[in-house]
Amino acid sequence: MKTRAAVAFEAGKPLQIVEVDLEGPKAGEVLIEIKATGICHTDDFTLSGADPEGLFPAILGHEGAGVVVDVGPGVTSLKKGDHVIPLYTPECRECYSCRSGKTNLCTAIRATQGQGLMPDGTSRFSFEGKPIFHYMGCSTFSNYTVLPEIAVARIDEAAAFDKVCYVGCGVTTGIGAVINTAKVEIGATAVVFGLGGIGLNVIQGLRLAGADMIVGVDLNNAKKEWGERFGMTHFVNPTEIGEDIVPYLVNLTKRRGDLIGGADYTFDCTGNTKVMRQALEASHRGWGKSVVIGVAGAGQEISTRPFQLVTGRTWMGTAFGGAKGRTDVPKIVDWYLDGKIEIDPMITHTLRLEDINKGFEMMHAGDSIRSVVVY
Ligand code: NAD
Ligand code: AHE
Ligand code: ZN
Repeated sequence: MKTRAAVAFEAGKPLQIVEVDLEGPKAGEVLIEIKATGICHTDDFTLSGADPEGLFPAILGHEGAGVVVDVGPGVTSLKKGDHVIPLYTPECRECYSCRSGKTNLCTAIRATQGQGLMPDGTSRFSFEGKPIFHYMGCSTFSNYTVLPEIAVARIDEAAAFDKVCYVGCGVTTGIGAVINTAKVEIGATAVVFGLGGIGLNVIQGLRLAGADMIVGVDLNNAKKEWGERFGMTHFVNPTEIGEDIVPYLVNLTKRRGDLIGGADYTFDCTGNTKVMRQALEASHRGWGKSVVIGVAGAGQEISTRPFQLVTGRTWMGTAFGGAKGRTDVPKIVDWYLDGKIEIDPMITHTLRLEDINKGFEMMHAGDSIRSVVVY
């Protein structure tokens, strides 16, 4: 079939809207009509050329929602008409990693996914007779896409596509980092670095978990109001405090009777390796946990004095908020439908596919939290 898609033909160049060819689903695969897709900072990161796994030409996008329109042979868990969210972290429930129960990082199709291909080693997309790579197994910047059934979560039909597409990455990553990865407890203190589409969801996750003190750190003062909207209790702009950010935060998070200070939990949502170090060092001696969420460019490394870890801080990371997609994504959609979490206010812009490059421009300018493309 033919489908409209925004294609990344080259790194660093705007996406081009063209009609591409799409082969139907093979065994174990489903064809999905994407109704809406968010634009995540990671799409921008890959388009920039900084992703070591970035391949071109590709159809980017990994934060979608839509409807199953066809199923391949052997598909048992999905049927035509199901409302779904594509998963860049599948959940096969059979591989060694899934069976371990210790991780959400299913390994069933990770190798081919990283090569921009379907599990059989081929692409379903082509343009003018030449293959186009899939992206993160999802390619939601295409109106129609094909995914393996293990990488698809079925959701409640009452959920609006142009809102719950955000659960496909940002919402789940932020809230999951708090609940699944850090396992934040009632009364905790926390610092969140970077109040964008991910950081604000970390903040609402912290509110949900019952954290007492939620400090937001951002270079952009416009983010203060945004953070407060979702539960942030204190805002810090590192350029305005007149001292080093780490001692400032350690002091700010000091509880009565504590001689040391430091937050119980810190989160990097910037992708900046210097900020990752600040986040670790602003966590409490003896028990602080610091979670890396941001994705850093090819070749970048993190560093700290080993003594920071010797003295009891834990440096950890999370992909997709530690969420097991087919199990957890439908639950998060239900939380949204039940009013436990908010999504609508964070979707600041809704665009047509033709205007998708404007979404990237607004992200660069810091003018949007989430832009969503509707088909
Ligand atoms: P975003 O652009 O919406 O937000 C980033 C925020 O960080 C902005 O508000 C910016 O002003 C702030 N910032 C930048 N430099 C800073 C600094 N030095 N100190 C403090 N604040 C600073 O991006 P996003 O969509 O929220 O994504 C954030 C990061 O998370 C990206 O690196 C993205 O690739 C990554 N990400 C990771 C996962 C995962 O599974 N681990 C999932 C989604 C996104
Ligand atoms: N391909 C890059 C890393 C990109 C990355 O870290 N991706 C995250 C999701 S970001 C979503 O917005 C992820 O899930 N990683 C786990 C995985 O298996 O890809 C690189 O550095 O090679
Ligand atoms: Zn993402």
